Amino acid sequence: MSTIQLYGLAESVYTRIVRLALEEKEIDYELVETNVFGESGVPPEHLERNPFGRIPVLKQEDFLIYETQAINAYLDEAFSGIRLTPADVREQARMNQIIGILDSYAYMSMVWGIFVPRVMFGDASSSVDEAVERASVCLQALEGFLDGRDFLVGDAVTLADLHALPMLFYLSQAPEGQQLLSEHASLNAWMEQSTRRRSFIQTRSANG
Ligand SMILES: N[C@@H](CCC(=O)N[C@@H](CS)C(=O)NCC(=O)O)C(=O)O
Repeated sequence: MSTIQLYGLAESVYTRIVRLALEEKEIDYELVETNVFGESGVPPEHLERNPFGRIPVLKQEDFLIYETQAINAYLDEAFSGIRLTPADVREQARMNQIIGILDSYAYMSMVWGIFVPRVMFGDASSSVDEAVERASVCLQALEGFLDGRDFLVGDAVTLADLHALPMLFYLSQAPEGQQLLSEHASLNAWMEQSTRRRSFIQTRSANG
């Protein structure tokens, strides 16, 4: 049995962010399906793991941790394999800045504001203008950080790329997302090469 359990859902953006790190670092783990979106709400046993009722939560023996950025930082420090944090302190700061932007501004607008109504609910008519405006600011910022390079920070994959990919992938499934991405050439190229990574392919779900 694997020593690591990840409580989450394959379709969940944040679960996938952690799974990408686990796959990149080639860490063995078990995904324990935990549905926090069901009609009966968050399962009580999951509230004991995370009082905020969110997924994912990572468990390694007696060590339990939630909050995706903290989980991935732990995995990167505690396990060998590919380094997902730059050595340079300014690049580390940039990586953390990008993760902050994604958590604070991108997730809600791209996923809940655009992907969920348009793709999950198949609602082609309701207005998503406000979310598009917010998502557009995020894409502009990310495009600036990429600046024509292959990765958001430095010259190798970091936790910033892994944090961005599941959100931007869901965004790209909606027509408005496609349109927005087509206006950002570096991000478009980044998406193309990132979605070809083994870690991305290994973590596919029913939603792509
Ligand atoms: N700040 C949390 C956010 C995690 C999060 O929002 N996860 C979503 C799934 S992608 C969730 O659990 N949503 C349930 C809800 O909103 O009630 C983290 O970084 O892990």
